[in-house]
Amino acid sequence: MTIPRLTDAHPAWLPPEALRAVGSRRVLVLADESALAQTVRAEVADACERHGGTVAAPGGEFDLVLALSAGSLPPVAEAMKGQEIGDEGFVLGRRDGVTAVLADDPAGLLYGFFQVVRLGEEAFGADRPAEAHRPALRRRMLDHWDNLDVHPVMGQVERGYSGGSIFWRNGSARADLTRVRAYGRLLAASGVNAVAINNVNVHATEARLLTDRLGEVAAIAAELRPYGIRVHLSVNFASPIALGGLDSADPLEEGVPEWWAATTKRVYETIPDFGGYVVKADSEGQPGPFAYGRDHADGANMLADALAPHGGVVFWRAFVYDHRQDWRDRSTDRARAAHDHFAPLDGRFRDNAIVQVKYGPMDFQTREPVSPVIAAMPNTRLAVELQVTQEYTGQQRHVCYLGPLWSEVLGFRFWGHGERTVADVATKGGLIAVSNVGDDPYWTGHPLAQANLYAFGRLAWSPGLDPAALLDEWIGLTFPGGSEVVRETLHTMMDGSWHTYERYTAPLGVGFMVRPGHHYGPDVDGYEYTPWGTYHFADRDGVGVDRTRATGTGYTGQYPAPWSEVYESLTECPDELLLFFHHVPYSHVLQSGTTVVQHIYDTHFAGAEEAAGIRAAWEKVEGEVDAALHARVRERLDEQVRSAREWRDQVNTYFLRKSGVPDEHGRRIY
Ligand code: GCV
Repeated sequence: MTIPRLTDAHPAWLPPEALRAVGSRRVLVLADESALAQTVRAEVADACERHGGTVAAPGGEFDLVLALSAGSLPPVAEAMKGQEIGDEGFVLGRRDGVTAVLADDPAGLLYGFFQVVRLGEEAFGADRPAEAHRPALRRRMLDHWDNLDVHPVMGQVERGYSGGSIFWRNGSARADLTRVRAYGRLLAASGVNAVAINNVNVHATEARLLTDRLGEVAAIAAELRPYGIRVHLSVNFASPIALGGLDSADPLEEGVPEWWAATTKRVYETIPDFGGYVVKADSEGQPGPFAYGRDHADGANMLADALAPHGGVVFWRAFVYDHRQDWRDRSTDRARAAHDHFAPLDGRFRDNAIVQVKYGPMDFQTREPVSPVIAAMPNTRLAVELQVTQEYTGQQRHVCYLGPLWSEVLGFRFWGHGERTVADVATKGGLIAVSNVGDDPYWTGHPLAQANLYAFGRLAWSPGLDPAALLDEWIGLTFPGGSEVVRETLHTMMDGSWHTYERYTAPLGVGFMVRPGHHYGPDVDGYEYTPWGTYHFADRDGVGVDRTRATGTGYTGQYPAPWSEVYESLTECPDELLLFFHHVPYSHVLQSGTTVVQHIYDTHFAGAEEAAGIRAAWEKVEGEVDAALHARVRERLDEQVRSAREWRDQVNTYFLRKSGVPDEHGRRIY
């Protein structure tokens, strides 16, 4: 096992300097010969070689010991025994000048190693009582929407803003997969343990990864395995027809489940630790069980049964809605769709069929209410899906740190105070996110978008972590030795950037207003008369979608109390979601005391100004951070300022023209 050293990519949160504290110590590793333990040994050896430390021999002196609990232990580690550790967990403590990490399994040892890296010198400072760290969620996964081929409009990675795929090139797996190994390392250091390596929209070429092109999947799995990352594959529901030569993919027809069972068996013969499948069915043109009059439990269970003998799982996406709607019809509501389709199926899914639910009912908007499906299926294993790639949040041209958004979602309580959060529900299935990584030298296009990837992994490990603290953690690792100015500037630029982005884009939770197709930049009516179900219904009198039970689509009724009442009520509905739930006159006064139309003007002026402030702040660190990185961020910030102004002017002008209500402050609107 060799540690990947990349010369053509930014080291992200693992620059050599971030390993100085560990690498300058005497480090003892007491572990078995498993692959993950070998990784820990190789990491320690590599860090020591770089920074002058030593790999200690048993019986010798050491400053840090990383040990598996089953073996014979030095006293400092022995004393930490007795704490419950569990899968992938570790105990970390320091006593009498020695730091110790104790784990029950090699994965825990690897995560413990990276915790020591995160702590840096602090890990070798004052004594610290032994503290157990365990992942709150067992499944912490990134979905890649990567294709093998380059699509003429979408590029290679669907909704990817960081260049081509790190896995695939020119229609097949890359010959040199060093970058994939380095990716696995970064992910392990943030807490992620699974990756799906192809797009959920499974096209003809990609479908074959399941069968005759499985060797390419195995090659990628081999690069990720040393860092404890399991590989998953997105599969096409119609594979029995396309790949198996059957004339049906009906889950209840003889021959179809058998085809899946045999195919899956072959997958496991090739990749014994294969994670399982991801399926987008009956959604945006992907085939599914509806074609045969079957439901989604029938479809998911068939795949679950094929995977069960091998310990695999199927992630079955709940993103199912009618994308051929008639905009004239105000009774059909896309927001209702996932709950309408899936809630009645609660209790029917196999134990290894995980229903994967987008955090909101629409589609990764800057602001949405939490999906009611998350509360509606207590007898199903649910995974919650986030989007790290910034499809609707600035496409990695805008700084938009999403930690605070995800933290709000994960901490949301459906059933009032003291009860279960979204994160608690997700413990059964997992936390999933669409990756923002590509073959760009900075991994994520916008260098500062790396923080989103990092924060996702950390929140998946521990959803209660403070996103502002995670931001500082990322800054500390990525810019080691950065001055106070660097740290403060980055923090100030990024911490509130989600709210800034929200201020200059679609107002009050109404969503979309983006350019159709590529989804970048403003186009207020871009989706207003399309079949996609993404409307704001602005007219001369008002704006917003009536989703109430009293007079609207009844969507509020999909929530349990108290939210069904809170969202139904015009006075109690939180301002930031008002237009998601209600159609109101422009003169409607928000809880904040401002009218809706004045709020639109105020936030758009403020948001664009804040974007300019973020741009100006970056000048303060010129000369203090790497010049090429500085230039890349500057170029993106220029675009953000331009785009924010465009958003401001288009949205304000649109609403001034529709409503005829002037801005109270007489600012320029066109
Ligand atoms: C992969 C949105 C995106 C699509 C994406 C889809 C999904 O509609 O625009 O590109 O498809 O979500 O999550 O399946």
